[in-house]
Amino acid sequence: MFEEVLSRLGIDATNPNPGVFAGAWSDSTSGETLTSVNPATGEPIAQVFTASRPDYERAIESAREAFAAWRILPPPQRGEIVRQIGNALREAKDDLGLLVTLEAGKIRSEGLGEVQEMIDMCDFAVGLSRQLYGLTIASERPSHRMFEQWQPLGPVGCITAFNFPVAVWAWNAAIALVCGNPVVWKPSELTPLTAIAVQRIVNRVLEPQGWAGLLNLVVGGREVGQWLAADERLPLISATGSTAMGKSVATTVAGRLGRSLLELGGNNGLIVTESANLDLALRAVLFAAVGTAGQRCTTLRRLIVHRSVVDRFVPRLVQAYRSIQPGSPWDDGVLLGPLVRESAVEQFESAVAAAKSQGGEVLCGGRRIDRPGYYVEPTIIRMPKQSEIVKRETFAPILYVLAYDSLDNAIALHNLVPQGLSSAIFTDRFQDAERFLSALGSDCGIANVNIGTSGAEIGGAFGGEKETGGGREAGSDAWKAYMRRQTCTLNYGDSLPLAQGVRFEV
Ligand code: UN1
Repeated sequence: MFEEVLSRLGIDATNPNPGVFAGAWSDSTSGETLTSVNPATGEPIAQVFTASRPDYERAIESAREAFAAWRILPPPQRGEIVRQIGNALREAKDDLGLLVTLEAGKIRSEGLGEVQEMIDMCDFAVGLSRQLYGLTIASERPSHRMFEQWQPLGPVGCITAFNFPVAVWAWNAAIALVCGNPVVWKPSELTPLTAIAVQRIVNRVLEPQGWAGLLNLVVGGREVGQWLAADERLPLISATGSTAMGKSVATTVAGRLGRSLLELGGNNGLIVTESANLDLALRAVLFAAVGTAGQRCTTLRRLIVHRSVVDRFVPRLVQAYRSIQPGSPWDDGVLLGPLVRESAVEQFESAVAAAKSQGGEVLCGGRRIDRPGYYVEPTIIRMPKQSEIVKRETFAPILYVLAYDSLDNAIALHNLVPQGLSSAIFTDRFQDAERFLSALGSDCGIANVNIGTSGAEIGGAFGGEKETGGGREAGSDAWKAYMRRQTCTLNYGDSLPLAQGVRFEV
């Protein structure tokens, strides 16, 4: 079954696959390969050649060449190409979703959801291509018109993580394209095959129309990410991943006064107040904490429960956790698949040990599962306080539970972590909901009421504050990060009045 899916997507399971797609050229001269592994079994799926520096140069040049022509194409015509890409993704949805399951270990419906997110992004970008609005501003000078317009920025470097191996690329690529920018993509080394499959799909749309250079791919490790960050030919670097990676990218990009768009770690909290609908909260917590095996930036990691309900709510949650059997992400009914690699299991184990040593009581889970692949038990740990380990993001299904007495105290606990991505409150009191959403409330980029922390729609701007990096991607006006704002003033009169009443006449 895997073999058929792979071959339909143009992936060779027996010989190394080209890992560089620069315009119509695809190959690699590095001679070095990396191996993509199935997290559900630990077995290799296929090999991919990584980019050498000359390969990388080729990709950048191809993006620059494409930019010269693409930037003058009217945005709605760019949107038309993105529409075709969206349709090609629709056709490939089942296969691509399966490949996400195979390579990233996501359960089937989440693999498909990821591809749906790409399709949604294309649809959004098509509409956006007719809505790159600028403001008209009242000029203080007579017979003057002042307005702003948005120009393409140039080739965009896009670094993505394993956990959303293709959707996050689509957030960037679909918007970058309608804004007039080609893209050079470095996917995670853990998920190169989904990237290659996507590249083959988009090339089928782009190549016949002479636009192959718009979307380029460079598979490689850290070094390739550093090339992108340091490259002055890329005015914008969009990077998704760990806070450590983001700090390194941001520092390099800032060193050349480039722009960076960062979507980094989260350590998301959910407050359950005494008035909360506990049935609803239970379902939300399960999806947010256990979904994607705890490997979303938006995964729920901290559950902050009012002391009067904690002993009612948490035992129900533990019971629900016990009913979740980790299993192959391919099998129907499985909600919890594997972690991505052995190192992720080790981080899980060391976080559980640290939590115990910091006073935590493991209420369920806490162990790795003895089977091939990288499986762990969904884990709940009751913590006496928000200790060091709770403040750290561990990319695994570990949920720390804390009790609180007053809402102010809950919000303070909630905000007292270095990250600021997603947040939620469950309450039936509108005063509590509004307080959480007020300036005294959540300090995150995403704040939800009676909805879990994960699973955001693409229509909103996605991203967070503090160590999450401050970037906003996908919907709303996130497109502005991909464009150059130009303020224009036009004089249609016969005199030359100066602003601020300044006189300068000879
Ligand atoms: C991520 O984990 O990097 O809100 C992105 C969500 C998804 C995106 C997560 N739409 O959970």
